[in-house]
Amino acid sequence: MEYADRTKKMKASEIRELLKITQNPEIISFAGGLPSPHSFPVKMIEKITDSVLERHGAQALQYGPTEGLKELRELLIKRMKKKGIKCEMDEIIITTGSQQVLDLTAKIFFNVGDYLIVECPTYLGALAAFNAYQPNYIPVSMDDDGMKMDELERKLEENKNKPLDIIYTVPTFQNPSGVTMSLERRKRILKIAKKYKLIILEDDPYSELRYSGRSVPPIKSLDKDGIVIYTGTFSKILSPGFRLGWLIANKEIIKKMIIAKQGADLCTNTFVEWIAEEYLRYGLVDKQIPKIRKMYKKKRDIMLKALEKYFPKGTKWTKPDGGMFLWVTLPGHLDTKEMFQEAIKEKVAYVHGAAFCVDGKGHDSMRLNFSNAEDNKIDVGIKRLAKIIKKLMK
Ligand code: PMP
Ligand code: G9A
Repeated sequence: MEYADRTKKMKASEIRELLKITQNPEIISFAGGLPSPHSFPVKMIEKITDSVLERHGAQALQYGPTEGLKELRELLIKRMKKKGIKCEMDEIIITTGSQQVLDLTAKIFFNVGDYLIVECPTYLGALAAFNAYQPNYIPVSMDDDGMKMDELERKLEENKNKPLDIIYTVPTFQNPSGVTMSLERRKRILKIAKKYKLIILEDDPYSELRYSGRSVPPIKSLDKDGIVIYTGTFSKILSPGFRLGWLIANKEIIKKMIIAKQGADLCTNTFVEWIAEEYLRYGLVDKQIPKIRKMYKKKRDIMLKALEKYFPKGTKWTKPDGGMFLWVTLPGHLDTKEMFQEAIKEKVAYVHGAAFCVDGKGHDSMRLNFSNAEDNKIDVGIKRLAKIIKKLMK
């Protein structure tokens, strides 16, 4: 038996593996990027489910179109318009989470050995989706304003004869860093992409979760040339268990995506599409999101305060205006992967930074999730982490 070359290159997601360790209730986990269980509107979903079965009966249990339910797409078009993104019915499809968009994009664009631009650090799940198509990564580093545009341009110039189609970015409250790309850089990335004839893949699961600062428009809303593929998700504003997201792109790309999706899963889960339709149609989403924001703002603030209180001099961290993560950097001689065993002994978990970096960096960093742990555990967890760091710094 011989596995395919692409299978040999696949490796288990460190986060998915970590989720098993962190199931232990004694461990305070800042590792997985999980929403708080209290953010799910369980009662509301119970009512909507009854109503969906009453209103749509067997249709809700039937296969649906690959593009997704027309009614849900219409409501999403209206919602996206409020964010400045204009699209027609043949420019939007419903997907099995935004994770599927990452996979489908790679499927339709990457030949083996193609190059793509990723932020450094970047979303681990995107690397898992892309890896199956055996691309080469060109990492571009970030600062407090997101991906560095001078570096992007320099690297594109250096690699201009290579097969390269895609720039992948999570511009708002990035996973893993929590950083948001500035408006100026959003404009600039569009100019650069246009100049080098590239597609921007804008992955936007977190922009609804803003707790401070002023909102920044999605890159897609500034795109006059149809060169941005945009993906959003219900995972952080309703339920990740639903596996429901959406994709907006120009008509040509959408046609190819539909064909690729047909081969992947025929259609998205029709039943949950109808549930999401009702969640949007009756404005329930706008009742729920403020509750989630309030919950996570509190958690973010508790974590930032605890970091300030316990973490030693020489450590630093990002101060995100939204989302679910922040990024801690320790003095360079410390290795967060090595430190992890120590952390588990102290019953606290995080994801080590190198897991998110394709350029061999990040060994001195870690991602902390603040949305999942209970409020009263966050301070204790950060105190435990600080103790380990102080010990290792000595
Ligand atoms: N992109 C990013 C940046 C994410 O953080 C996640 C989820 N953690 C996803 C995509 C996948 O989300 P979904 O549940 O919509 O597939
Ligand atoms: O893999 C998951 O369960 C989603 C979480 C993603 C992350 O931790 O970045």
